[in-house]
Amino acid sequence: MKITSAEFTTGVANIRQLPKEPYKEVAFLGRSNVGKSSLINKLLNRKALARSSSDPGKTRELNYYLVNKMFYFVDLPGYGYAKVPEQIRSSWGKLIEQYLKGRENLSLVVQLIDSRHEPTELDLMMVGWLEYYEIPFVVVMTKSDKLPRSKMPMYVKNAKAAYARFSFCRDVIPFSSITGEGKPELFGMIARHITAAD
Ligand SMILES: Nc1nc2c(ncn2[C@@H]2O[C@H](COP(=O)(O)OP(=O)(O)OP(=O)(O)O)[C@@H](O)[C@H]2O)c(=O)[nH]1
Ligand SMILES: [Mg+2]
Repeated sequence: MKITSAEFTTGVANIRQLPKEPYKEVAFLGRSNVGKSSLINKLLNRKALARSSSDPGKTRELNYYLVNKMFYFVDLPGYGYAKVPEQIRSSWGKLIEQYLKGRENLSLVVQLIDSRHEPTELDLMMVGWLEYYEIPFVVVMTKSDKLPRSKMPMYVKNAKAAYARFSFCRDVIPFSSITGEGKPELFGMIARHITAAD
C-alpha cells in the first residue's frame, strides 16, 4: 500500500467527540515513551506528523490521522507514566477502555512494547481487554536498533511466549523507527485488516 496522503484531523479528549465517519481504524497502544508517535511517522513517511516528544506522557488525547482519505490511524494516550497524577492516569485508562470497548470500525490494534523489556502488567491488562472484546492485535517490539542483532531472536521468542495465551494476537514484530526494520511486515498486516471485507 502506497501512502498518498496523511493528515491530522482531530484530538479526542472525550468519548462523545469520536469521529462519525465510517472509516476503518487502526489504533496504536502502548506505554508512554515507547515510541508510538515515532512509529506512526515512520509508517506514514513523515518526519513530524504525529508529535514525538522527549516529554513522556504528553499525548493526552486520542489523536486521529486520516490516511489516503480511506482509513484512520489513532494514536492513543500513552499509559503508565509514573509522574502523571493518579486522577489523570485513571481518566486516560477509562477513555482508552471506552474506546476499545465500543468502537465498531476498529479493525486492528497495534500494541507497542520496548524490545529490551518484558511486557508490563499494564501492557498485559490492555491486551486482556482486547482479547475480551475480541479485537485482533499485533505486538510491535519498538527500538529494535538498541538491541544487538544477535540477541533479537531470543527476545522475539520470549515476547511470543508472553503473548501465546492470547488468541487474538496475530503476530510479534521487531520494529525500529530509525532503521525501518519491521515496517514492511507491519504495513502488510495493517493493509490486510483495513481491506478485509468486514
Ligand atoms: N533508538 C530509537 N529511539 C526511538 C525509536 N522510537 C522512538 N524513539 C525515541 O523514544 C522517545 C519517545 O518516542 P515517542 O514516539 O514520542 O513515544 P510515544 O510513545 O509517542 O510517547 P508519548 O506520546 O509520550 O506516550 C523519543 O525520544 C524517540 O526519539 C526507535 O525505534 N529507536
Ligand atoms: Mg506520542
